Amino acid sequence: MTEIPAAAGTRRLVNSLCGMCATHCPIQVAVVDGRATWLQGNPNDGGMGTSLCARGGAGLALQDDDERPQTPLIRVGARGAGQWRAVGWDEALDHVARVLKEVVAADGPKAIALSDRGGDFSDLTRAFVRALGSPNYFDHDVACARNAHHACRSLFGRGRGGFAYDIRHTRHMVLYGRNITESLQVKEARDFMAAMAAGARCTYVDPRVTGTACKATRYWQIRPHADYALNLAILHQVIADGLYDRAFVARWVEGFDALAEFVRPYSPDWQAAHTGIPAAELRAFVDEIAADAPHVIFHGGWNTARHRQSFHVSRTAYLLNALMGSIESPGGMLVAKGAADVGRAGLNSLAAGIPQPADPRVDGAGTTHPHWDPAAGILHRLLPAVAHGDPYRVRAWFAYRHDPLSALPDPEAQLRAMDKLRLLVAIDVNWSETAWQADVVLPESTYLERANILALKPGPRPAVHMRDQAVAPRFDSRPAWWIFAEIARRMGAGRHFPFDRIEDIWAMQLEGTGLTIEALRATGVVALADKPVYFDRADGLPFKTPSGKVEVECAALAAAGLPSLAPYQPPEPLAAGSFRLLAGRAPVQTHAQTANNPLLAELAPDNPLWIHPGPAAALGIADGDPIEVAAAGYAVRSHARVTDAIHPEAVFMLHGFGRTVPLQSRACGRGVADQRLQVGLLDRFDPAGGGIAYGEAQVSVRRVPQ
Ligand SMILES: Nc1nc2c(c(=O)[nH]1)N[C@H]1C(S)=C(S)[C@@H](COP(=O)(O)OP(=O)(O)OC[C@H]3O[C@@H](n4cnc5c(=O)[nH]c(N)nc54)[C@H](O)[C@@H]3O)O[C@H]1N2
Ligand SMILES: Nc1nc2c(c(=O)[nH]1)N[C@H]1C(S)=C(S)[C@@H](COP(=O)(O)OP(=O)(O)OC[C@H]3O[C@@H](n4cnc5c(=O)[nH]c(N)nc54)[C@H](O)[C@@H]3O)O[C@H]1N2
Ligand code: SF4
Ligand SMILES: [Mo]
Repeated sequence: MTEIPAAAGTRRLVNSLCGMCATHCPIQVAVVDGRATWLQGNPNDGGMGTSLCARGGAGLALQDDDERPQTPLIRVGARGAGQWRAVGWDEALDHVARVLKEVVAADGPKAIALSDRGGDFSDLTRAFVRALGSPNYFDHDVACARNAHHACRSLFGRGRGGFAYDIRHTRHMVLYGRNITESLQVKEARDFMAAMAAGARCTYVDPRVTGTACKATRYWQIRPHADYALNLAILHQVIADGLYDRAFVARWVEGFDALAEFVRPYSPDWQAAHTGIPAAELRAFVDEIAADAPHVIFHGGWNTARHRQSFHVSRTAYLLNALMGSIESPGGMLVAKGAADVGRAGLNSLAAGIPQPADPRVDGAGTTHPHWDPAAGILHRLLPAVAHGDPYRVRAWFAYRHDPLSALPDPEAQLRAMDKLRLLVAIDVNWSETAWQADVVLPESTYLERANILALKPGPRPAVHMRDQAVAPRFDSRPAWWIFAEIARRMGAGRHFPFDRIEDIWAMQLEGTGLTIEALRATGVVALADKPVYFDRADGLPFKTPSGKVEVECAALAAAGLPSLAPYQPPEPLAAGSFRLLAGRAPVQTHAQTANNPLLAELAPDNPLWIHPGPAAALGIADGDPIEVAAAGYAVRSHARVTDAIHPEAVFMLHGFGRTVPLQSRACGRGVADQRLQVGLLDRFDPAGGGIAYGEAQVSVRRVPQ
């Protein structure tokens, strides 16, 4: 890409953060005559260079896109009929506040919920929900990595954000469907490539051959959802051969003997029947990784996978890091440091100053479900509350930077529940599927048109990141901080948001930190330590479990009646003629949110169904043939991509397609939405991890006439 040529004006570079995915890479925006003309990585951050991924590069196309909501809208027709009244901000926000007050009068403030994309700026949304007096803040993560988060927390007392993988310096990384080069974060992908160039090994485990599989030194085409069997056998072999880090285990692992006893039956020969991985290959792998320890990573995963035992896939991966002594070793799994860990004052929090609401969370996280982290909740448990008042009624739902109808399974079932709401508000930069069904749509300014609250990114070298406004909004949109503050004011909670400008919020966040707005503006990113900080592995590892050690047996799980060491359960048998439906990300799309981006829609216009040549031949399906994919009463047309890059028991499609919003002319009706094929799975979840088991969808496939 080349920069849009500037006319005569002055070019300035604004340091900011990318908004094309939730990674929020540091960027620089060239602005000429008030117009953004060029985007690049912010080299001040180290490790990023000036690189962006394709999605980051397509930010200007989002900015220039007219097919996004341009003013606040109030629904006037039936839900989803696309009849709106364009209104000014005062009218929209007055309307929202009026209905919220009715909801609060009838059912109390706990009847308000908000779901968002979590992450760097969630202090704002947490503060908003708390200021209204509700405990029901949720992030999106039940459909992403909640199982991994809870697995990590159950062992170390800190969630997955409490660690960072030192990929750049690793000698061997084991990736279970972690498609680092395509489902990517720029810095991590660069670190991966650098490590591989420096001779690192990568064992990549996935029923599908991905770009990362092609870069790996070993690829195992595992049977779908069999990773727990693989990990149990790796643990077995590591312990049987005495290849674990004895000093680390003696100092830091509580319950090692129980673990050794538990994995005894799970031999390499046993796992072969479940995973399809030959026992001899597993043994060779174990010798290799033990030789590379402690500079090794077993990735706790994301898509690892979304089924009812995936908590234990992640838990055993994290346990393997402990056994290899990779925790806080260079090239291993490092503790992510916050400001206090490096002797600095952290950002002041908006939410922390607001009293905790007295009501319990609607999902029972932290109460009836003591092993679920109450900080971000279990979003799919909101649906029974909305639909049937179970355990109490929720009547108002804010979907901010979150599209539940794309991100949770079975949108039809969700819509049936949403229909019971008094108020569904979507705050988005695009026409999300949820915005189209909402009562009120509030357009947020895009990331180039607004500033956000400051973010502290923990890591070996924690840093404060600033998203600054580069250009003026093109339409009648507003930044989130303003929208939430204005609603809070109308609800009588304005004292918690005494801000008129983003600089007021930044000044509050920075007070006492020794950092200044000017210093952040100058570079975009300010690290809180000169170099990466390592804790003392002999005595200084900050596990937050009751014993201060890695706990094989987790008390919170026991309190919930769940085993810490669960026997292997093979996945549900495949119904005759069915396949397991796997889904994943396109390298040039972000979930469902960029499907209508003019540049990216051109690069990834469609999502054919990957199917193995064996079953395809049996079904009379040739490459490119029109097909029907069906699940539990729902059927949709697609076309086949016949390839042995997918396991014969599975089919695969990219997520994010099959959009239904008519105003998205480039995306509407193109491809297939995997979430629509996940019929009935909204209620199926891993009881330990809380994550939705939508990976368990089974579909049938048949050839149809052209
Ligand atoms: N380009 C791009 N990059 C992104 C994103 C994006 O939207 N677009 N999103 C970001 C986000 S939020 C996330 S969570 C990450 C996701 O990052 P990843 O989890 O690495 O990526 P996915 O594409 O979801 O899935 C990767 C693989 O999981 C495999 N898989 C499915 N079931 C199983 C199983 O049972 N076992 C194993 N071993 N593998 C299985 C699938 O075949 C697929 O190839 O990507 C991030 N990066
Ligand atoms: N069936 C199925 N379900 C899935 C997945 C799958 O592969 N298959 N993947 C899962 C994964 S890993 C994840 S992380 C989730 C992601 O699901 P979500 O969190 O819902 O997805 P995102 O694409 O991150 O964006 C959500 C919404 O935020 C909007 N948005 C983007 N930028 C901004 C902004 O600056 N301001 C505002 N206000 N809105 C913005 C987008 O337009 C979009 O509508 O989905 C999960 N659900
Ligand atoms: S990974 Fe790509 S889209 Fe995501 S923040 Fe970085 S540059 Fe932007
Ligand atoms: Mo995700």
